This record gives sequence, structure tokens and C-alpha cells, in this order.
Amino acid sequence: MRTLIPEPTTVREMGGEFALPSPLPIAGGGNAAAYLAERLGRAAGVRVSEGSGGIEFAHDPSLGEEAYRMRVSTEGIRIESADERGAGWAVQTLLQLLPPAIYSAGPMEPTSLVVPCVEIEDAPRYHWRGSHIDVARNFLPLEGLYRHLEMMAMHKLNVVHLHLTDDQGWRIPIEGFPKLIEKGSTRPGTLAGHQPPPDENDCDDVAEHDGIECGGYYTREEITALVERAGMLGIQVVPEIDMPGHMESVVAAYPELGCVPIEHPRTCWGISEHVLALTDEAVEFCRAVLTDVATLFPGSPIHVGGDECPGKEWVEHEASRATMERIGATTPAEAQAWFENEICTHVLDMDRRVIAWDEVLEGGVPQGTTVMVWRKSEAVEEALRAGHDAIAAPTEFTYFDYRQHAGEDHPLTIGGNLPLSKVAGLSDLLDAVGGEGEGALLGAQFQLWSEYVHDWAKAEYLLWPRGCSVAQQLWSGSAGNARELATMEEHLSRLTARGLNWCRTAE
Ligand code: TNX
Repeated sequence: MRTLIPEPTTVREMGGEFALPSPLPIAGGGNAAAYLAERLGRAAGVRVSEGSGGIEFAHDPSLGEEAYRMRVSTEGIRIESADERGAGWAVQTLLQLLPPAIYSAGPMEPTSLVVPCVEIEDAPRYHWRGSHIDVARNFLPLEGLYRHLEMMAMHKLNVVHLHLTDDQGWRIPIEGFPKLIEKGSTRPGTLAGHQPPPDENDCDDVAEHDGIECGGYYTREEITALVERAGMLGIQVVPEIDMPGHMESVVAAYPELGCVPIEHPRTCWGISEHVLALTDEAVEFCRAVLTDVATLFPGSPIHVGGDECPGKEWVEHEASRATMERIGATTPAEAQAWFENEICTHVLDMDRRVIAWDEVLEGGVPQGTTVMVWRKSEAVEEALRAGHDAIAAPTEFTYFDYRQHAGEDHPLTIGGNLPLSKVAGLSDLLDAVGGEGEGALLGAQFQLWSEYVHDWAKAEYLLWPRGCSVAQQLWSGSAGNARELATMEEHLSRLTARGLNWCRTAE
């Protein structure tokens, strides 16, 4: 039996096998069938036809969300699910029952398209199985995102959280605010991603490092196409517009929205003191942006950031201080709580899930806000007890901008060692905090912050195979096979077939 990652709930081997006929009859299955046809066609030149004797998809409303049942007999394959995503995950399992070359660009041997007879029952432990990608610090080209979606689907990951804006760049066009792209999407200097800059928190120092313009953005058409492709693969795209901190790129574009003037998006890393002004005009701008973002990402939850916002400038800036007096805020934390209330309420009023980083627990946010916890694990319990839904994104287990191994040949990263063996601890954390309080623990996600990630080759190096482990844990509830490289050997050959630059020396 082949290694399946994530591991299904139950697998019963029945003996015998089914060789996929060519052309392959497929009945039903919608997007799931379309994706299967696409992959079999690309890798093995298989054509599909309509009719019976091949793969049959069926609806079974008694199965849970995203769950599926798959029966492979010598006569054919039957896949049952209550929803289209369940059918899609069954297809991913089916692909893993085939030789790893099924993930290649082809052509592979058509004769090797043989599936063992099995009965599989499967359902996810968590419904939020996410991958966060920061495309703001360094712009990452679209092609890689498409490839990443395929990798996510292979691992039954269903949420891609795009960190679309930050101090260093704004990556999404917004109706009525053209300067966000004209001025906010590029900055001088590439921020020395492969060499450590002398001081990464000294903007002058880094700006002088190379002197070329650096930036990029996705067009609205590109975003719409990406969201559609993700949907076909069973993945929801969750946009993040980080506010009211991490907004230097906005202030560079529209100085009237900031507390101090800024010439261009930030040219170094670290937490910026230059935050959005606390004015009605600035809040109105944020509302307008979120309204527009909601149209670009139909039905998606919307992440409104809320992390790392020093309130020092609010006290110094006259108009912001006037707002603080008006709303009766005596500290920056109280002022941010007011801001979060305005913003989160706006998103909730659009009938969307609104998500914010765990800093917002300090001042408070409206009930109904989902808290994404990146700092200490206790904050997950705190969020749940306060009645919020929570998503775990703990630095300790899921910060993939940290190195994968301690070896000297590891490329530059922002943080210390987070080997595969350590990532395997995520499910214990989730087990420990689940069930606390009134909110629900939706699941978890791994984060790729891109301060030191300039291209997809490096992104892939940091993401895999650690991403396999998180996916395994979120789907199956435990680290299982995905603890160390040796136990995942066959699965890793799938990543190789896909041409992925995964880290071969992970510990
Ligand atoms: C903290 S996690 C951040 C990011 C950085 C990251 C680097 C969070 C909400 N904020 O802005 O990129 O650390 O590891």
C-alpha cells in the first residue's frame, strides 16, 4: 500500500486492482472530475469519456462536510460525498494511490495507471487547514501561487491566507484609490534578501544596499482568476489587509491618512512606528477598501490584521489625539479597540467572517470576530474563553520563515530552528486547547512571512516538507507518518515529480 498523506481515517485493502481504461469513463463529479481529468491528461495523456465502467461520483447527504467514501473494486471506482469538496479530496487520495509520476508534467507510462482495490472512509479533523503566504514584504509572482494551490490541494489544505499589504508594499488594486498601486506597490532597493543587511531595522542602511526598484502587484483580473482556480481545487482565498499598523505603503500613497509624511514604502523590516492616523477619514478609507476587497473575494472571510501597532504617533499627532479625546480613549490600546470595533463591525455587516491577529484581544473586538493566534498558545484558550472562534498560527510550530535545519548550508531566514520533528507538536497543542470556552477552534495554518523570501524557489524550500506535516495533523489529528523525512519517502517523491524545490535536508 502506498503512503497516503494526509492519512485517511480508515483504509481497508481488499486485494486485486483496477487498471484505469483509456479513454476513462467518468460519471458526475463536477470540479473534482474536471481536476482529475486535467491531471491524468497532463501527466499520462489519459483522455476521459462519459459513461460507466470507470469512475463514478455520487451524492451521499449523510456524509459530513468535506468527507468522502471511496471504493475501488476490480470493476471500477465509486466516490461518495455530501459536497463537492469531499469529492475533490477523494480525487487527491485517488491520485496518491497511483504512482508518484502522476504529479509530473508527463508523459508517464500509461500502463502503470493501476489502482489497488481499497475501501476508504475519510473526513477532516479540522475545517480550517491553512497556508499563509506573505506577498507584501516581497512580491511573489502569480505562477508560483498557482503551483502552490496545487500543492495545497494535494495535501487537502483548504485555505490560502494572502497577506496582501504591509509597510513594504501594497499588492492589490482598489477602486477609487489608484495611488495604492502607483506609489504603494514599489519601493527603492530589494532589501538584500540573500545577504543579511548590516542592520535590517535601519531603513537608510538597507535602502542603500542596491538601489533598484522592487515591487509588483496582482491585477483585479488576475485575482479573480486565482480565486476561481482555488475554488475549483476546494480552496478558499482569504485576503488580509493589515491595519492600522503595517500601513506605511498606504501613507506613502496618501499622506493625509498618516500621522507623519512618508516618501515611499518602507525599505527595511521590523515593526514600524508610522501607523495610520486615527481619524474618521482614515477609518472611512479602511471601510472603503474592505468593501471593495469583499467584491474581489466573493464569500471569503476577510482578515483585517491588527498586529504590531505601536500607538505612539496617535498621542503625538493632533487629529489622532483629538479622536482619542472624542471617543474617551486614554491609552493607545483603547484607541485601537475603538478602531477594531469600527472595522470588524463593518466586515460583519457585510455578512463576512472577520479575522484579526491576537493583539486585538488586549483592547477587545466585537463578538463574532475570529482571532488568529500567532503568539503564545495560551492566547488560543483566552480567545475561546472570551467567546471568539480561533485559528491557531503559533510561532512555535508554524512559522515557516524560520529555518528547517541547523546546517550551515541553510539559506538566510528570519528566525531559529523549526525542524520537522518540532512541527509535529502542533496537534498536541490543538488537542490541549480544543474544547476550552464558548468559541470554536476552527483549525490552524502555517505562515510564510517573506522578509527573506524573494522567489518561489526559496518559498518552496521553506514550505516543504513542513507543510506536509501540518496538513497531515490538521486533516488526521496527529502527526502520523509525517514526523521525519524517512517515513515520508514515497510522498516526497510526489513533490519531486512536481518539480518542487523542497528541502531535502530537513531534520
Ligand atoms: C511577526 S505574526 C509578524 C510579521 C513578521 C513575522 C516575522 C505577525 C502577525 N506579525 O509581521 O513578518 O513576525 O517572523
